[in-house]
Amino acid sequence: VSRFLRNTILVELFVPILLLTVGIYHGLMQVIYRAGVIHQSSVAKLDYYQGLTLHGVINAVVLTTFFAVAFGHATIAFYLKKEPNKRATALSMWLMVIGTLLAAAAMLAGKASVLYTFYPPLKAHPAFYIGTAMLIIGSWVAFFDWITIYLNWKKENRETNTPLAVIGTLVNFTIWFVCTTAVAYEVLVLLVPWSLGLTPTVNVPLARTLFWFFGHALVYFWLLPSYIMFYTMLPKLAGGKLYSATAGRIAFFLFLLLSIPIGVHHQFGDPSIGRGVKLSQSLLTFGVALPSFITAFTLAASLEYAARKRGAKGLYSWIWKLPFFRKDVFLFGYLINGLILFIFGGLTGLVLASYSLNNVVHNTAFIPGHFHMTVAGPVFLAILGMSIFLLQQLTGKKIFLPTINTIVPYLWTVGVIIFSTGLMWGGLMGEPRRTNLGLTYLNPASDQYHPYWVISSMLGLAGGGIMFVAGFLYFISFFGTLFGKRVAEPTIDLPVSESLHEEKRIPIFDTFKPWLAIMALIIFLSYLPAISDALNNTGKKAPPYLPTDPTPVFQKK
Ligand code: HAS
Ligand code: HEM
Repeated sequence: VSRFLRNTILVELFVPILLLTVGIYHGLMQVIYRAGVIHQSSVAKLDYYQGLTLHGVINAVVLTTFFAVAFGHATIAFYLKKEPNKRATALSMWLMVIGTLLAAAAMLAGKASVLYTFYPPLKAHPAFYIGTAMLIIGSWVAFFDWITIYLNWKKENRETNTPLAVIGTLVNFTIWFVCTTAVAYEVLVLLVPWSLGLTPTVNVPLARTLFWFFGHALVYFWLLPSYIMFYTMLPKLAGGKLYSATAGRIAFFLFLLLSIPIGVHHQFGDPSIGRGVKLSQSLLTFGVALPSFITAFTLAASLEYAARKRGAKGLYSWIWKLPFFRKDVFLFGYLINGLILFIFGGLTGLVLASYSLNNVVHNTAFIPGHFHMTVAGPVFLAILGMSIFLLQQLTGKKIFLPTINTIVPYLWTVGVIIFSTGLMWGGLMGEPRRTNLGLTYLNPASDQYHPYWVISSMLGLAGGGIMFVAGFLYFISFFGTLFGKRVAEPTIDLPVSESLHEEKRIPIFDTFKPWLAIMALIIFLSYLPAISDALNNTGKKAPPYLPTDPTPVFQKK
């Protein structure tokens, strides 16, 4: 690859990982506040909600978007052997970097404590919305360029199966493009004019419905780069082959169909949306688990094949033949730990998808318990592993402290399991999310003190502390590698899993048009009634809250 592309990818890995130090710091602070260790609304002049916004936006929006673009560049260049357009690539990078700086400045100045979901009635400084929009548009620019590269490649290779990693990347960015159009409308038409004071008010249910049109598809935009690594790299790293590449294609196309028309499962408690829409989107949510089940079985079969090739015997004992702690295939450790966490992350997602069970835990700590086993599980670990893997290749440097780098994912996983157990247990007992418990419920001096949540929030603190240590060790290894000495020629050489069975080209799994048409139809049918409900039922005003107190203000009087 060219020096230009190498440097672009390096910037796109470096910027978010540097910011991640702030994101991880605030993770630790949140468990400290929430366990009632401190009874303050702010530390070092950053208050709880400002920190929570920095945490969610940096970890879940900035890091993931930058990584998806950087990894997309690497994948397209490696598999299609074509370089991207220089101008488009540079424009995309600068839009993303400047947009991120704008949004970060607004958050650090305390003018955008609107959480990573940023929908009204919370209001931010326009710089936050404009910065976020620039980040998104920057990622589109890279995608548009890949489409051109792909179409040119396809013209020259009509009968060749498009590589699975390229299918995955294009599916992922198509989902991203479609879902971000809704949030672009929300931001540019509803929020920016309102934040500038040009419009006096805003339709809250509509803004929220548009946000969740984007918001759940967003989680699959986070997930699919990891799935690309699971299918195309993990079997090779384990020493085997991919059990079925066709299964991978089917999974990616199912994500294309089902990632978007399910956003209403975040609004089961929203009185403006009707029951029919909630029921149908709840059923579609069970549907979107299907590609993940396909993935679970395909990967388990691939791993078993790899272990048996290494001479493993026994019904389950083959697992121990996998290369868990081999420093030369450290990426295996990052990926397998992510998968282990995802078993629990996925199952808790299915609990949430049920309209009735969701009522029990909505807005409780159960929700962050669920999503730290998904976005802070397979997604985050794959990002960390692949970032240091690419860093090493693109700079030609040796991994700094390789043993530490190998144990980081294990330590992180132990931390997440303890942390999420604490949060979900607390959630089942009603412990709220997005609440600084240290000020009220876990403050013995407050009349709202609630002793039931002491042990669960302490578990959250213990697990969160371990996650923090793992994150810290990763930073040492990452920045140590970056500033180390060059020992080899820079390159991009991704591990490639062969398919176990000879796979013929099946045209329907190597084309986008019919899938895009079905996607449009399902989205239209499921979102037309949702948007119409949001437009017609704007509902009553929500009760006012103070950020320091979880009880509505009028109940206090
Ligand atoms: Fe979720 C809320 C339902 C997946 C992230 N989710 C959230 C939020 C986030 C999030 C961030 O229906 C909170 C948003 C907020 O701030 O309010 N989620 C689901 C369902 C799935 C799901 C059904 N979520 C994800 C993924 C995420 C993510 C992926 C991030 C990347 N989620 C919900 C619902 C809510 C929700 C409700 C709203 C809750 C509320 O009330 O507010 C499914 O896609 C999950 C399917 C996954 C599986 C697991 C397959 C297992 C695999 C591992 C196999 C392991 C192997 C290893 C092979 C069925 C693939 C073997 C090991 C050896 C050693 C051999
Ligand atoms: C929220 C802790 C890492 C994504 C939270 C909350 C806690 C927490 C306690 C809930 C706060 C509340 O609801 O009041 C931690 C710790 C981490 C960590 C201790 C590691 C040291 C991560 C990572 C990601 C992530 C790596 C994503 C890649 C999120 C998101 C939220 C969140 C999206 C929701 C923010 C919101 O409600 O607006 N985190 N976290 N976290 N975390 Fe983490």
